[in-house]
Amino acid sequence: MSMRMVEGNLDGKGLRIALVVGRFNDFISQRLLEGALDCLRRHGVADKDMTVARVPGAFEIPVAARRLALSRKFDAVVCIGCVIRGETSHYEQVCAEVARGIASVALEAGLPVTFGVLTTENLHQAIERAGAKGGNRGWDAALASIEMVSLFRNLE
Ligand code: INI
Repeated sequence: MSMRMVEGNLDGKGLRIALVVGRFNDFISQRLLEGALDCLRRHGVADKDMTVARVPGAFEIPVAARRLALSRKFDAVVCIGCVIRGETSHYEQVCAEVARGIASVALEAGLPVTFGVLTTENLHQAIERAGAKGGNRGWDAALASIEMVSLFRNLE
């Protein structure tokens, strides 16, 4: 007997996606958002099916993601933000809370809630991962959300 292999595709047609974006370090998070939107569009998600919620900073992302995820109006939530060590003394706490918070929202809602939050040592690293030679983490998080929605559907 052959095994059953289940995976998601990258077809975003008809998907309803919410994005939560931290305004802090907007210079970077705006680039991450643009990457995420470009990815969604290129994979067939319609603009009318995208909702962008802006929050003050990364710390506020989980609670906004939770509301969106539990509303059941969306198939996935993409979280976007940027935390830079050089600019904060509470870097460790903000990073730990945002990662823990986003993971816990995903588990509670049983919905793909993906992590497009940069946590970097300095601005240079952030720029690299927001559309320069390190790619764009916003794009990656958007693509992961499409794949996960499709995986869940294929598992049903
Ligand atoms: N928020 C960020 O998104 N990135 C940061 O680098 C950051 N720093 O440096 O402090 C940051 N702080 C704000 C925080 O997320 C909350 O918005 C704020 O503490 C109000 O709750």
